[in-house]
Amino acid sequence: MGIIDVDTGEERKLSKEELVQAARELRAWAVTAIHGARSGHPGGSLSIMDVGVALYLNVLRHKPKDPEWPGRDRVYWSAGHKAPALYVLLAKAGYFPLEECMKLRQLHSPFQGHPHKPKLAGVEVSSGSLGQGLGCAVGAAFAERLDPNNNYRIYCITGDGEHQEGSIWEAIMSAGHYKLDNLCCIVDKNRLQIDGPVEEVMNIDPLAEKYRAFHWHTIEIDGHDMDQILAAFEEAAATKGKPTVIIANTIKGKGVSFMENVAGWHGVATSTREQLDQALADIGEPSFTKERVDELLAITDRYREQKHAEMMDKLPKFSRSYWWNSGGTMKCEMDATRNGFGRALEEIGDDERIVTIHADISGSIRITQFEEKHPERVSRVISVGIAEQNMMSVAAGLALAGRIPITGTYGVFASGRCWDQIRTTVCYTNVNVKIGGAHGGISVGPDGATHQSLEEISCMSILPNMHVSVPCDAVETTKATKASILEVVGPAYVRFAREATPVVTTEDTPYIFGTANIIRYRGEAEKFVDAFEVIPSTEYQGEGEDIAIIACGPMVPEAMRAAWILKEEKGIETRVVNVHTVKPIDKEAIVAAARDTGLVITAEEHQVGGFGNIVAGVIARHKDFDEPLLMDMVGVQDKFGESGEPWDLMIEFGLCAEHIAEKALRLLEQKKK
Ligand SMILES: Cc1ncc(C[n+]2csc(CCOP(=O)(O)OP(=O)(O)O)c2C)c(N)n1
Repeated sequence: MGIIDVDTGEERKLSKEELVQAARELRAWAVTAIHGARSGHPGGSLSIMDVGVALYLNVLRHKPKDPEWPGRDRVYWSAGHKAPALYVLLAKAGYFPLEECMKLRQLHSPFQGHPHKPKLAGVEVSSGSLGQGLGCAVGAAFAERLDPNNNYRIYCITGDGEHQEGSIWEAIMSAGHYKLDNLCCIVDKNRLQIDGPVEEVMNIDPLAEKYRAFHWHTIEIDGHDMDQILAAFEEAAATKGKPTVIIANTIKGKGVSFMENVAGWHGVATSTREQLDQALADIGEPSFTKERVDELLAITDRYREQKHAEMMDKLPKFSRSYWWNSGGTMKCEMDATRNGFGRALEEIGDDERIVTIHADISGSIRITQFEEKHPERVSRVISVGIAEQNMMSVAAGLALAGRIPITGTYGVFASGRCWDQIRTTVCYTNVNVKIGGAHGGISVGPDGATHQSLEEISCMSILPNMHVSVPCDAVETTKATKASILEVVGPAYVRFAREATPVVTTEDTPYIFGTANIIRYRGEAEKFVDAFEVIPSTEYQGEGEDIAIIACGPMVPEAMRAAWILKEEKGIETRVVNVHTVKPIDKEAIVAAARDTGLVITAEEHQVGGFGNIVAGVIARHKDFDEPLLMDMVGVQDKFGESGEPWDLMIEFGLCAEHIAEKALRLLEQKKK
C-alpha cells in the first residue's frame, strides 16, 4: 500500500507522525488557496483533511505520475464542494506542485470550483451535484469484480448532510445487496450543513444503524484521531462479504478557531488578510510565514489579472468603451436578480396560502426573506433537507391541499435533479407549484459548471402546463415572482441569477405576464435606464428599425447596450424585445419584430438555442410575411461553463453587448448583399 514511484516501483507511505504534520500543512494550503480565490468551501475541506491525508498519503495504492494506472485504488468525491481538500491532497501526493492550487476557481484553471475529471489528473469523477458519487463508486466496485485479475479498492467521500439525498440511499442499498466488500464509504460527519445543524435541518441519525440495516459493516471513529483513522481503513480492507462505511465524527472548520462548528463558514473565504493570518496562526504551520503567504497570494493575483487582461483584449472593439459604468453618463445600478425574488416573497408572504420549502441553500437563493422579518410566517416554512426530488413531490402534495408552495434551489438542481417529479407529479397533475431557479447562467462565476444553470429554459419550457419567467433584472424579478405566484394558476418556474446585474427597469416600467416589452434607445442620458423607452408589445407601433434583438433575462440589459452601441457607432436603429415570459411566449411580438426588421438576433445566457430555437420556432410557424429573414443567436455554444470572475466569463462565452453588436453588423452587411 502507498504511493508508487513509476520509475523505481518503490512504495512509500507516510508514518502517523508525518500524516499529522501533512494535515496541518495542507490545512494551511487549503485556507490560503480559498482566500486567494475569494470563495470556496473551507468548512468541509478542513473537516475531511485528516481522513484525506491518511487515504492519499498512506492507504491508497496509486501512481501520481501515472494517474490512469489501471491498478490504482480509486477515490470518488461525492462531496465535490470539498474540492480544495482534494486538490491539495493530490498535490501533496505528487500529482502536481502545490503552488498550482493557488489557481483555485480561476478562469481556464484545472482547479475548478468543483472537481472536473477531464481537466485534472487524479480526479476520478466530476462532482458538485451532491448524492451522485456513491452510485458511481458502486459502479466502479462492480467493474473491479468483473475481472479476477483486478485487485484495487474503491473509496467514496460523502458528507452527512448529503445523506439527505435519496440517491445516496439507493447506492447504499445496491452496495449492500451486492456485498461489495471492495467498497468503502467515508461519511464526514461534521454535523453541519448550510442551513444549520443536520439534526435540526433533516435528521439522518441513527446513521450506523441505518447502514447496518442495508447490510453494511460500520465503523465509527473520531475523524481527527490518526490512529483511529488508520485502524478503520485496515478494518475496512479486511472486511469480507460486505461494504464498509467509516463514519468519521469530525468538526467542521477543524483547526481554525473561528470556523470550528460554525455553519456560516461552509462556503465563504476569509475576507481580510488579518482573518487569513488568524486562521493560519490557529493552524500553526511554520512554513507559512508572512513572506511565503504573500508569494502564494501573488500567484493567484497575477493569474487573475492576466486572465482579465486576456478577456478585455478579446472583447470586440468600437470607437470607444460602452462598458457598464465606464463613462460619465449612462450610469447603471447593479443588483442581483435573486434579491428581487426574495423581495417578492417578503411582500406577498402574508397570503396564508403560501408555504415555502427549503432545500439547504435557503439564504443563498433568498427564499428566507419570506420569514426573515416575519416570525409569524415560520410555521409556513418547511425544510426537506438536501432532497430536491422529494421537495417537488412535497410541494405537489401541498398544492393539492390548496396551498401555494414555493420551492427553490439552484436552477440545475431545481430543474434537472427533479425533472421527472416536475413532469409527472407537478405538471401532469397540473398543480399550483412555484419553483425558483437560482444561479441561472454563466455569471454564477467561481463555483463553475456544476452550479451554472444553462439548460433549464429548455427543460422547463418543454413541459406542458408549465409557465416560465426569465426576468431581466432585480426589479422585474420581483414582478415576475409575484405574477407567477398570485396571477398564474398552475406550475410556474422563475429563473434568476446570483451576481449583481444591471438594473434597467423601474417600478413604473410596464410589466404584463405573457406580454413582451419593446425597448427603444432614445439617446444618451445621465442614467442608463432613462435612455430607453419601454412599451408593452401590444401597444407598440413599428418605427422601421433595422434589426431586432430578442432577449430574455440579464441578456436584455446587454441587448439594450448593443442597441446603444449600434446607434452611436453606425446610426442603426434596434428593436429590443424583452421576452420576460418565455412560456407562454408573446408570439405576436416576435413575429412582428421579424416581419418589421427582417433581421433577428436572439440573446440568452443559456445553451444557445434553448431560448433562440423557441423564438425561431414561433417565427417559422406563425410567419405571415414573404420577405426573407436573416437570423442568428447569441448564447453559450454547446459547452459547459467554467470557474472565473462573472464578467470575464461573460466575455469568454461571448455573451456581451459587444458580441451582439458585432454579430448585428455582420448580418446587416449580409443583408445588403
Ligand atoms: C444536489 C445538490 N443540492 C444542493 C447543493 C448545494 N450544496 C453544496 S454543499 C451543501 C451542503 C452539504 O452538507 P454536508 O454534506 O454536510 O457537507 P459538509 O458540511 O461536510 O460540507 C449543499 C446543500 C449541491 N451541491 N448539490
